[in-house]
Amino acid sequence: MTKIIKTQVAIVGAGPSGLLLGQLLSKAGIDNVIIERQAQEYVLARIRAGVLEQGTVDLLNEAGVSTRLYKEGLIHHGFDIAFNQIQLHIDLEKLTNGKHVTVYGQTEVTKDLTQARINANLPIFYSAEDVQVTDVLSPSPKVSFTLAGQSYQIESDYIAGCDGYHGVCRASIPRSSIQEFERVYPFGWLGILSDTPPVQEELIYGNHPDGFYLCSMRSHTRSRYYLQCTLDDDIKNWSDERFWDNLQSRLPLPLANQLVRGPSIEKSIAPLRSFVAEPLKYGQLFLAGDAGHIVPPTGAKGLNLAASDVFYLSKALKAKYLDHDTMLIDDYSSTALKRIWKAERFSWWLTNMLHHFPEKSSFDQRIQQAEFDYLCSSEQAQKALAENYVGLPY
Ligand code: RFL
Ligand code: PHB
Repeated sequence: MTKIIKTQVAIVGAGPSGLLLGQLLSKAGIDNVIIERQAQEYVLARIRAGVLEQGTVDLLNEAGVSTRLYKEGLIHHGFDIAFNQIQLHIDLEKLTNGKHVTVYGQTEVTKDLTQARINANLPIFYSAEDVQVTDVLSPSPKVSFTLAGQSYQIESDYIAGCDGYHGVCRASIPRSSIQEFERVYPFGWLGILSDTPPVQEELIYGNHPDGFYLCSMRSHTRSRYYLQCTLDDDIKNWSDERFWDNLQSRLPLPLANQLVRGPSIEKSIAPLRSFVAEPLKYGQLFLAGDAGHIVPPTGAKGLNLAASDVFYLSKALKAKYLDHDTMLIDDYSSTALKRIWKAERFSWWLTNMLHHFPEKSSFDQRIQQAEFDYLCSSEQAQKALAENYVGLPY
């Protein structure tokens, strides 16, 4: 016998978008159920983004999950861009009239949101198998799944597709009703996490003839480093020693000498992609976060865009349930897409400036160098970079 559960909003996916949406809706008294394909331990162990815009921090605060974030998050007032031996400091504070970003891992954001949901005893189904989304053009769309041999059907008013790039929600929209825009880059990022002090206090994004690198962190004692790698590369090819040797050889000299090596505690390869689906609403189904768009991680925008989608979607659902006003629901897709495309542009631009493109000509390399030289010489150009990096307004 299928168990039927009724709710107002069924949320597919317990990543940051699904959990944050659930938390904000519950705070407003809107009933919701989360369905997640993976086990809880798996979701909580994923290592991903690390830089939060102020808008994301404010939203997490509104959701009531900011205690640890305020205590442990590192405020960063700037970062560096390095081209070979030249290091340009981007003073975010000065260039944006006092704005900054917060370094706090997505893993911690997910932990805080999950804990809040469990503490409030709100429904969340982990390890759901064969998740399917149906009847989205009817007033009562459904999410069905099986769990430990039991079949379930969630009957709702709306479904929020927060199930990431490989999820089931976007895939359930007929091809004729959705348009997809995509750019795949001819490289990936190899990332490692290590319990070693970061090479410097602020992040460094670097362009080197051997490829891009990024020096980031999770705390004063935990570093996160990335190297550009080929798409067909395998982490088995990358011993810790090979990783450290490569990173050291790409860093500007004074920093290379300061690099502290140590055993990796996580190592993974991620492909780089730009992707947008339009529209982000089909009948009673909404797409939010990676389910609707992907950016290459160069601009640190993936998680922050997921948060801004959730901002627009939670406002729209609150207006519908609390004020009986559906205008924001009708406008969700176009409102969210405006900000998404600007973040797509920024992430694409920074990716182009900082990576080694194997197929590009010597002309393209000179243009890349000119882009960096222009940035070094123009405060206006630095302002545009800083404005985008701290996050465009909602
Ligand atoms: P998520 O985090 O992918 O969460 C989606 C959740 O949905 C579940 N799911 C399903 N649940 C039920 N039924 C199904 N059929 C389902 N299919 C999938 C998944 O198990 C998962 O729990 O999407 P969300 O919430 O929109 O959050 C977006 C962010 O995670 C993402 O934008 C960023 O992490 C992107 N990203 C990075 N962004 C940065 O800004 N900096 C980074 O360093 C960075 N590194 C990364 C990343 C994304 C990666 N991916 C997607 C593989 C590194 C990786 C490896
Ligand atoms: C990270 O710390 O994982 C990180 C930071 C900045 C980025 C991407 C990833 O642009």
